[in-house]
Amino acid sequence: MKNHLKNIAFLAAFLLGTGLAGAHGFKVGDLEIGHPYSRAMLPGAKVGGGYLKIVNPGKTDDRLVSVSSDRAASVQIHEMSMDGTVMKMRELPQGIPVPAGDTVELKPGGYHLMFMNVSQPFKEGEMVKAVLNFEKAGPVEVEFAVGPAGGDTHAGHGHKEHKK
Ligand SMILES: [Cu+2]
Repeated sequence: MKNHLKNIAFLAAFLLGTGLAGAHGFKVGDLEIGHPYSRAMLPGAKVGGGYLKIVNPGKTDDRLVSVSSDRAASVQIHEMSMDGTVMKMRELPQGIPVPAGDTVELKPGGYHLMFMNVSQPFKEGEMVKAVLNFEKAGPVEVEFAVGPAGGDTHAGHGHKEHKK
């Protein structure tokens, strides 16, 4: 019942074109995808971040294995972490585990998605479509709400290095 209400709320927000005004969410199998968002990119920028929350209330362990989007040549799954005093980022070729009964958050400073080789920089206010592929739950199309450019910790951790 709760999910049903959530879906209706999302649909209403979508129809009103106010996706940015509140939280939006998606569902696939047991998984609930909460509020995918990104940041506006500077003109000429080629790399954008993606953040979202994955809730797995089910009894089966799952895994986010890959992501794709028409807006990017590829979408990589990354993890940022401290190695001593140095902030490091690495690609996770195996994706991100989403254990049963757990919640995984992709956010600045931790797990995140990297939209690589973006041809049209994301603009504040637009919705960027992408497909998340889960090992068990399968694919789900979601939309990333693009917020303002400011305050993105992403800018600080050397994404230029893996620009392709
Ligand atoms: Cu990254």
